Amino acid sequence: MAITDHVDFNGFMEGVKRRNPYQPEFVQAVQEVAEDIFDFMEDKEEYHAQQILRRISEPDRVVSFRVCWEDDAGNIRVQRGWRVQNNNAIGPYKGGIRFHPSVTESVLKFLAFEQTFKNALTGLPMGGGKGGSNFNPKGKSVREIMRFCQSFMTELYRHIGADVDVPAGDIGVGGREIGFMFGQYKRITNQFTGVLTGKGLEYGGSLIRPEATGYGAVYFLAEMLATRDDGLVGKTAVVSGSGNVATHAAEKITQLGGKVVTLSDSGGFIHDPDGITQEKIDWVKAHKTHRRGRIQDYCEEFENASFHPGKTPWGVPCDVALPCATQNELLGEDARTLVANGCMAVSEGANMPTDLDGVHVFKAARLLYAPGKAANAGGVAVSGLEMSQNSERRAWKEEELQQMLKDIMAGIHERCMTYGRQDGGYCDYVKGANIAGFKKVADAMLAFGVV
Ligand code: NDP
Ligand code: 2IT
Repeated sequence: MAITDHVDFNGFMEGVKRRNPYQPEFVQAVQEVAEDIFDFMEDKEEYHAQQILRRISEPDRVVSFRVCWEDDAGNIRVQRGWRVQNNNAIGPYKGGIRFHPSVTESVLKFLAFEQTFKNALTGLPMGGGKGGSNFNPKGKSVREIMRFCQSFMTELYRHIGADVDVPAGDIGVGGREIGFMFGQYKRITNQFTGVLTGKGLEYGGSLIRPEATGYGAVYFLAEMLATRDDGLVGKTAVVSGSGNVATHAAEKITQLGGKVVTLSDSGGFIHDPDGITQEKIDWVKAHKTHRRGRIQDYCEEFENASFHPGKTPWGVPCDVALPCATQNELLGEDARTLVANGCMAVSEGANMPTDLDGVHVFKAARLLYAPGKAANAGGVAVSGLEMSQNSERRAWKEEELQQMLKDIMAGIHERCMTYGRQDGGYCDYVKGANIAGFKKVADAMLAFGVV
């Protein structure tokens, strides 16, 4: 009998667990996709015969390296760096870089795996990758961050390139860090190419890239609400996180007439029943990004707000929820609370913020639930547009890019509907996103034969 990956779903998952010990995040991400793909593949013998799912869940390459740097006190510090190149069937590897003490190979493998389907969903020619380090930028001086970025790039540069692998930002990596890394890449290679996205506007960056992930997640939410002839006007929104994605999601919700009542960071969440207005969002952006402050300080600035240490905001009653901080920040119990409180839609700005139990709760309750790989794809999509602009050596206007982002999010929504539409008008966006993303990558892999 031929070796196949389709004996059954449980057999497949046992293999994934066996081959990836101590990598729970990666196993979780594969399981969430495989749950839908097994159904889809049932009558598609070629995918089975060619072991496509088995091959997609094995990264093309995992590069792991040492990153040494010197802190301001003259101590030598040693960090671990990685680049996971998951799949380049439909374009160069593409995906962010994360600097956070919780970064492990498992976290980056899950992110690179998710990125593969997300990038396919955008309709742009980008494969999936992710990189990062367990470096903790908190409490570091700008010079320390610069030296770390330079050291990190001194190894990473060999593995990336405008047509090979194009990194960008993620948690702990914003415009400043991209600037330091781009500067070092250019210095080592003597080449000015579009090797990173999220660059400054002066040196090849794209307008609206910083806003794109958060705005895109809200556009996707608006698309979902529109299927029920509804919109954001008058809706109460609970948002987690207070970084790039969370603040821009909050901004767009506010612009579209909704009221955001929470934000959070790793210390806890703030609840502002008066609503987090644009002026307050601007304060949070300056406080968190430029001053590297804590979200709890919000309560000293704005009256009526309360801080809830060590807690996530999912118990605050709301119409819509946007988890925009990190993976597994919304657990099964939180999902049940949201449903019980009458929440009608969840749009994930973060990657895999909901655990598997929570995903099953949202699906069973038939909520409008958009997984990160669909809802937060606006960021990488505008990164793709930055790559195009770099290749053409030109810069598009803001209105053009705003429209392209909206169109891309509408296109992703449509692709999810194609494969996720169920009886009674309900759309299983998780299923739709998984199948649409998988099919594009899988069909390209079939064309290449066994490689
Ligand atoms: P930032 O570094 O700008 O902000 C991260 C936010 O999440 C901060 O508020 C941070 O709090 C909080 N956070 C991070 N880790 C934890 C944790 N372990 N527990 C609790 N809170 C935590 O990152 P981004 O906004 O860029 O990224 C947020 C999410 O969005 C991530 O899942 C990322 O992968 C995803 N994403 C980002 C994209 C982008 O373009 N930037 C694109 C698509 C997805 P604190 O300040 O206390 O650390
Ligand atoms: O998770 C993500 O999609 C990102 N961090 C953005 C990746 C990118 O290449 O812009």
